[in-house]
Amino acid sequence: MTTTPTTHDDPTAHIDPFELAAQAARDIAEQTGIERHDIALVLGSGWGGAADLLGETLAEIPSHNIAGFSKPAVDGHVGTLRSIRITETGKTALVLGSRTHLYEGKGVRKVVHGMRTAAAAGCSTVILTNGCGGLNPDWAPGTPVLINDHLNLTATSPIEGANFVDLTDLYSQRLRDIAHSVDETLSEGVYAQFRGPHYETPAEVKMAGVLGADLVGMSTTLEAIAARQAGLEILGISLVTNLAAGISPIPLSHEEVIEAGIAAGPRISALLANIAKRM
Ligand code: 8IG
Repeated sequence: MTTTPTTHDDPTAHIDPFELAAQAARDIAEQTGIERHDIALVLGSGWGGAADLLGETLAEIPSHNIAGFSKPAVDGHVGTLRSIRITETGKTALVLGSRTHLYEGKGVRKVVHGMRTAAAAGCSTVILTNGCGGLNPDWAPGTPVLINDHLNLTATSPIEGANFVDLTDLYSQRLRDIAHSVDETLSEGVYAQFRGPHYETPAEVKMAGVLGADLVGMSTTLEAIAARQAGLEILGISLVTNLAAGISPIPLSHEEVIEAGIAAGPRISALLANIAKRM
């Protein structure tokens, strides 16, 4: 029988999340041999190829040996952390290979542990990518879209206690300008995070549109909030892999979503690498 892990099974659950992130950063420094990193990248559905285009891989380590990162849920699916020297700038990129989603039920601390670890490892910038559904019918599957703001529809927050963090310009205008300098045709939109793991109903997509969303997905906003609290400057880019439910008359198929990611992979990976090289 398989069971879903919960926060109750987490041996680190009693540790202060920032202390755990500091330990993780020490583990990364020790296991990669790289003392500090500059830019963190989270590569979501479709974006995995970008890492190979950034520069020389200095180290690649399994993430389950780093404090607070969970064992992979699926057998044969090992999450890794990769340290890369960006050829053009000499900056070091920390590629966080396996995202924890809220729908896994491991708790919000696990979802944002990578952000706190990146900050503790010295990063000043994070690039958050994802695959998502699009509300704009002009955005064909395979279209990358810059996130310019978000709606957190998860009814939770990564921030604990009375810390009233400002989220104005959460998705940095400065970094969006850099992205536009690479591709002036990039569209921007508001990303709404649902808890998932089911896709939305057409009525929920319509609601999200009324609220101001252009993109719907299951990640990114909680990470962005935690990244802001940790002092990171944030760039968010979505890959529209499917039209959101009800926007097109065709029902969503997970296989088609994966296919769109694979097809767009080389193009968006090059885009992302070229953006990171200008940071
Ligand atoms: I890929 O249409 C992908 N992820 N919530 N809705 C939500 N998440 C997604 C979707 C989508 N497509």
